[in-house]
Amino acid sequence: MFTGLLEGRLLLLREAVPPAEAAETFAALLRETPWLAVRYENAGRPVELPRLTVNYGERSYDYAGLRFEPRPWTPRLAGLKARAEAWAQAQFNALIVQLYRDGRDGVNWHADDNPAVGVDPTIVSLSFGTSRRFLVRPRGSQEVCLDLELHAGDAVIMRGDMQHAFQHRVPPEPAVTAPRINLTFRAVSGPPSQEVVPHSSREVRWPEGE
Ligand SMILES: O=C(O)CCC(=O)C(=O)O
Repeated sequence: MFTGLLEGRLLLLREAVPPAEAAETFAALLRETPWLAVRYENAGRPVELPRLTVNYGERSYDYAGLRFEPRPWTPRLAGLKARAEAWAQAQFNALIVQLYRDGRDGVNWHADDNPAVGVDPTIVSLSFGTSRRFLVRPRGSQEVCLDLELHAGDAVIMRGDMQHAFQHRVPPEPAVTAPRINLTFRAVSGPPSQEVVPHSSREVRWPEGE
């Protein structure tokens, strides 16, 4: 049963993927995913995203002007997409898989408001691996209004005007030493963003040397 939060803009389903399957999925995704370390320049300074990331599906979700060629669905990811579509009663054509290698990795305050996902996008986020915090604040405010601990197998659905009214973040947690994988399913329909930031991203193995 989904719990509705933020007046129904965010739905939380604990253990949407049951624990044994969530552990197996995490191990398989760690092994199978061709991780990308994303590097670009911002105001002349080199930046590397504090997480590894890969796009799958028919379309890629371009953020911050970074454009990627999506990889085709794997059977495992297509299976998870079908479940995400059933939970959200929506169709998805784009997936970003992100690896937070440890508590130094995270994602800063942002909203998924790229016009290519439409006005009130429905987004399904699935977590595997170690638990991490997921914070939400109203747009224009510094006050956190929701502080969730997301565990392996948990699903979050964001919908309605969530991306206009709120921002979200996965903060660094220096005490966390274990990895987490997050999947976000989106429906991308608009033309690709015109703003294109060149990047010099490279495929990496993680853990290094394995
Ligand atoms: O890792 C998460 O739980 C959130 C990911 C996220 O914010 C995003 O993909 O936009």
